[in-house]
Amino acid sequence: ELRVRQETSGQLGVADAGDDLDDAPARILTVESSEYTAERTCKYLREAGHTVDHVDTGRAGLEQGREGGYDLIIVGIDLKGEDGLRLCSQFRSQEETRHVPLLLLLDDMDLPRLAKGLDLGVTDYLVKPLDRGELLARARTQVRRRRYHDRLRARIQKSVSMAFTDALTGLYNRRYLTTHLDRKLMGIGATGKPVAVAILDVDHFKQINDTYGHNAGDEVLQQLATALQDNLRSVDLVARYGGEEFVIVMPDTGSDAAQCVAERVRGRVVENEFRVAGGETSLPVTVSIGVAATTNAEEMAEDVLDRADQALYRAKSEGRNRVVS
Ligand code: GH3
Ligand code: MG
Ligand code: MG
Ligand code: MG
Repeated sequence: ELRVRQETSGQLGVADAGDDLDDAPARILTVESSEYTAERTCKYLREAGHTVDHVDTGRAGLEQGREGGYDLIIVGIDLKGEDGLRLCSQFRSQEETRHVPLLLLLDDMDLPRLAKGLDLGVTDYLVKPLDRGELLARARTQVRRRRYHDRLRARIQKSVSMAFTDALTGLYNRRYLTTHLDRKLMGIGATGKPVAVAILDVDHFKQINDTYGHNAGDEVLQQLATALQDNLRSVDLVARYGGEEFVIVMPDTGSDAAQCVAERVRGRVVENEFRVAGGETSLPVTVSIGVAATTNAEEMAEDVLDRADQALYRAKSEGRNRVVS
């Protein structure tokens, strides 16, 4: 008997972490025109610890729903001549309530209308007379489901964004850059507008590591990332391409304009104060930049990046701290 109990409590233990959060008090909106039903609905839900907002017309319900932040909306099917089903469909097309579970309150078991409601995105229903236990159970199930989906969505979004982010600088990584650039290049076919890229490489970065240490080198990369982001247009994209190499993608930008942007960035890096070791040490950093632009939709990211890389190689061999295109 003890064994069984342990196993049972073990299973509950696994679910507990989520359950605690999922069963936290919910914010619920009720739209119900029968005063008697509304009063009891609110009373039961509030006694269970939930926060309840109540309105008695569809119009007020829609308005209130727009405030957002509801975990559940309960809708009476007949709202003083208004159609509760219509309201449900409006909740579904309104941004703030699109994903909020809808619990439909039916006066009787009207199957055709219930079927229509389910088609419109109603997630569950109750038939009057209202039963306290049933109301609370169905409300709890819907709220749990909603919160579970929210957590899942957040987790998926996080792992997707991590897959495309460089951990040290928070910039986009190389994988994202190539996808983004390929898409921009494909866009040339439709827009005819040029796309430019700049590859930027820190000069003598190995020396910075050797002199100040690897941590200081990391700090320089982080500060450089910030400086780059601060000095570009919002349409430009910056990515960390590799160790101490960064790439800027400039849509709608020809070769001359890209060279100007790169020259400005190079100047900003020279002016920028790079402080390492807790701000104790300020060190000089310069970058070399290779630029390439294209109006050819047939080119792939790899092709344009190759040309920019060749320009970068020349910038290095011509003495560094310069832009070549
Ligand atoms: P050049 O002017 O020719 O570019 O010289 P360089 O020293 O910058 O070039 P090199 O490619 O020889 O050295 C790059 C160095 O960058 C070597 C590597 O240890 C360092 N590095 C790469 N990634 C990181 C990083 O994430 N953090 C730190 N601190 N150093 C890195
Ligand atoms: Mg390099
Ligand atoms: Mg190098
Ligand atoms: Mg370098």
